[in-house]
Amino acid sequence: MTDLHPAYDWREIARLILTSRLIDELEEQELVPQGYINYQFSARGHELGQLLLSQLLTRPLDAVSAYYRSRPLVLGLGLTIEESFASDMARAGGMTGGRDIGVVMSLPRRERATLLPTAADVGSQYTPAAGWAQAIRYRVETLGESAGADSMAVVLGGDGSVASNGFWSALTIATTLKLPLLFVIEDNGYAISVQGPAQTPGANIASNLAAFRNLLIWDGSGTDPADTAQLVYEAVNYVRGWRGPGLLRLMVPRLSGHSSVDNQSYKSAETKAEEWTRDPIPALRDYLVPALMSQTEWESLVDEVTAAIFAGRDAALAQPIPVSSSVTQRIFADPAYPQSVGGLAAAGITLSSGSTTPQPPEPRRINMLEAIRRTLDSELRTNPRLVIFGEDVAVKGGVHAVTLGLQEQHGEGRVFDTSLSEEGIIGRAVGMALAGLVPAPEVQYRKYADPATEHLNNIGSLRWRTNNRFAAPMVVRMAGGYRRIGDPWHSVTSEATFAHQPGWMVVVPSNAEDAVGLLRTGLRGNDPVIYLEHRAMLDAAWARRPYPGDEYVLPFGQAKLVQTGADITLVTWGGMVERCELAVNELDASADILDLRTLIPWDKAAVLESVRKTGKCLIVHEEILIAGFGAEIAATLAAEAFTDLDAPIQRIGAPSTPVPFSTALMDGVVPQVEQIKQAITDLLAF
Ligand SMILES: Cc1ncc(C[n+]2csc(CCOP(=O)(O)OP(=O)(O)O)c2C)c(N)n1
Repeated sequence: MTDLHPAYDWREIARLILTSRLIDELEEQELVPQGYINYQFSARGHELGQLLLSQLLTRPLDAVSAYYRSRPLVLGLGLTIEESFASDMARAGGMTGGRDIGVVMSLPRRERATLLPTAADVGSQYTPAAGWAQAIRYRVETLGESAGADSMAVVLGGDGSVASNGFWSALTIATTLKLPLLFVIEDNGYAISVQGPAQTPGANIASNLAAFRNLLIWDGSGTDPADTAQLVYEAVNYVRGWRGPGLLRLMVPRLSGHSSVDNQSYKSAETKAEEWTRDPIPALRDYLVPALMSQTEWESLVDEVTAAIFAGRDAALAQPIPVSSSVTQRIFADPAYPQSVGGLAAAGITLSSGSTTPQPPEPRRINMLEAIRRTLDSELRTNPRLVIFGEDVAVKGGVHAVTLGLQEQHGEGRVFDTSLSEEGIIGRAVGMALAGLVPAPEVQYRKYADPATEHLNNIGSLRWRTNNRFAAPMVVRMAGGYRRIGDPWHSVTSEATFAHQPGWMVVVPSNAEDAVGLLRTGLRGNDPVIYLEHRAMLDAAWARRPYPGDEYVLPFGQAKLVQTGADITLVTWGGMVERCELAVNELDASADILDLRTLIPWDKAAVLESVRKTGKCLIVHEEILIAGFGAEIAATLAAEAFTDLDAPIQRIGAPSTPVPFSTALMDGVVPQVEQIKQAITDLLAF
């Protein structure tokens, strides 16, 4: 008789493997054809390794970053049958309340690991897991939370996902920092229809990584109970011991189509028949019968699980359909409904809300660069969970010198350089925020946030798509805009891109005082914030202001009336505020100049009030005019202040042209003071 591996509760594994299998079968064979489920992902064939893994993830800070084929694991972490069906049926009681695909879910800790918010983009699961693993270390080593000492992160992915940027970025992070992160690759040989040799040469990522430093590798069956149990056990124990990251490759069959809309036309009958010979369920039955139970007991277990499946399906079917008016809720934080996981709010930590009144000003005016640095410094002192990282931010102090000296003062754990991967910087920030830290990553230039686009998108939707269970508040600082010289790479602003994505606050300070207040509001807040540092303003004389103090905060959505007048309203922000002021002063015009300071939210009330008074409006921004944020303001004014207008709303912005290198050419792209003066003159004469 076989000796069962002692690390597992095999009876529970038997129950859950049957549960997972029968859910899939009922969905594939009945609920999808009947139209109760519109999009289904089956995990048939993948169940065993996931369930074994789930049983070993019991430590307080354990977390898993998974993907759409991970439902067996989630059942192992505590997902109920009713929740599972309700999620696939997009019912109100599903894990996302109908907001996300049924298997694209998340689960706060239920005695086993936290399931981090899953996303459907293949590869995006990796770097958040690395961030969580780094945060475990931070919580234990820097915050002294010894209870987390043997916690770990696990990330699951398919054989196709090993070709993704996220996989390589996370591998670099985990191996360079020796993080407690286990990569589990469930190799079913297919990425939809594309086979393994197209993803990694020779189709075996484990053997290809054999020479990778600081990575221990296990490779074997994901369907043979004894072998899989031993592989999972060894891999988990190694990583849990904080000796470094590991990679476990499990060979599994994908017994169903990629999803319910895939008919597997690309697989031959022989291939499919071979895959069924590796079905883990008969293998598990043979492993457990008679070692743990008799054949009759196994059959009763099947009956018991079948009854539970039908009951769960009926309970899910009885659940209400979500109410459509609720769909716009939970994009941003609401103090009345804190998230369960992520940021300070979930950890029950409240920082002082600060003061909106600047302290008696110091006589010295500092530039925006120093203002941001002082704010980061004071917040690092106030909030032990704040971490600052990015390329060159540590010893060099950042390519703009904003973080100069901060590592020296606050240590390598809190201010650190990263590997050169913006996907890694922002993806890691997600995991850190979910683990209760406050990440403030720096992206050197706005343009270089491009490789992180996927994560930037997903962070914005994270609270909403997890139905407010999770949130990843952070402040992403990035520099952009023209300076003395420009070019297509370092001078991009492109703020409208962020304004267009749900879930981000977008902050565009024009001067040192506002830079302090807005940054502190972001760092003490509960939402993700894009904080755009304008390159020309970082050291501009015009932007220098006295430091307003270590408690100064500026609420988002409050425009600043830079100058008041009667005849025209100028609406602007960032690097264009100074130019608008110059234009108005050189003309000696009587104008309201409104510096929006934040685009999301933007101070609609202040703009409407001013335009109702002056009857004329000129919007000036540095970004390309077409679909720029000025268009949003103009459309709002046209809709809500039409009868107050004495002239057409005018906008100045860049032509649809990248910023060029030659200063002469650049002057043809970045709005000039003369251009602003001309537009004001024309409007006043209208
Ligand atoms: C970034 C991205 N590109 C493409 C897709 C479409 N897509 C969804 S699943 C998939 C195949 C993934 O295969 P693999 O990682 O091997 O996992 P498996 O589905 O086999 O478990 C593809 C191409 C996606 N979801 N995300």
